[in-house]
Amino acid sequence: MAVDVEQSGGVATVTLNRPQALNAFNTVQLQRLLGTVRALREERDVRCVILTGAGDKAFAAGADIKEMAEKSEAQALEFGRLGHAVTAAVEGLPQPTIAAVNGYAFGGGCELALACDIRLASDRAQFSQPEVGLGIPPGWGGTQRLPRLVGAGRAAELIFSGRRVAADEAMRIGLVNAVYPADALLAEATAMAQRIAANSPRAVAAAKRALSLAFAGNPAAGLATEAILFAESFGTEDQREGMRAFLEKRPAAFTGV
Ligand code: DAK
Repeated sequence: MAVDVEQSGGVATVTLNRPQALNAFNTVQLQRLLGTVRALREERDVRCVILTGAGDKAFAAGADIKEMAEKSEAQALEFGRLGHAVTAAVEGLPQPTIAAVNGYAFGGGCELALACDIRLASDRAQFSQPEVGLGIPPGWGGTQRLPRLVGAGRAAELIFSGRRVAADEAMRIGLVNAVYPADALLAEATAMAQRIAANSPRAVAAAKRALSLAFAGNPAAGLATEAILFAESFGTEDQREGMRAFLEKRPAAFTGV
């Protein structure tokens, strides 16, 4: 049971590696993922993060039902907090995040993908919030993040029914950005991550911060923050480099300073 990290060319690929349980999250796995994500936050060389699942069947089949089955309310609260800490850490990373959904993304697995900035799916991917069939509501952010992507009515239908959404429907309803053949998914995700990594990390992080306010319920505050972040970027070397490179007709070499 592990969370593996590979780093290359400004891109970190985090692999949930517990394929014998379809990468389901038990407490140990969640703690490892939390530690990994918090460490990546401090890595200046990492400019984009990909999350994916080991094996060819699952991104993550959700929380570990075997571990959860006998939990008390107090233990469930603890477990729920840990899951929330993970999704909050992923969402709060300054680096953009791409979920490369290579199979089942069920329950907490779907919610982890929802906490990423971008979702790419293999043509074998399936999404579901099946919790109500287990006697629990979604608990790691699905009720808040799914409606933002697919709209309130669709989210309600998916959460109340627990039905599975295949990759082509996920694409149609805005749950994923693109669908690729299974054997091309990681290469496509890496190519997208490398394109992102070639841009100014300061500017990308500022854009991510401003984007995070788009659904905070206060458009005026979001626009005011965007204006401040825009102005602040003119105090960075990345802004000088990006604009000079354009004028000198050469590729920019960003340092994140
Ligand atoms: N937990 C534990 N083990 C799992 C698992 C899971 N979620 N999903 C699969 N496995 C295990 C299976 O038990 C099996 O193990 P063995 O029997 O071989 O030991 C192995 O993975 C392979 O699974 P299957 O044999 O079932 O494989 P199939 O291809 O036939 O079916 C499947 C794949 C994904 C359709 C099926 O495994 C399935 O339906 N799995 C359960 C999916 C699910 O219901 N996920 C949602 C879990 S609930 C909270 C906040 C959030 C949450 C909880 C609390 N709080 C605020 C307190 C989150 C909840 C969830 O995510």
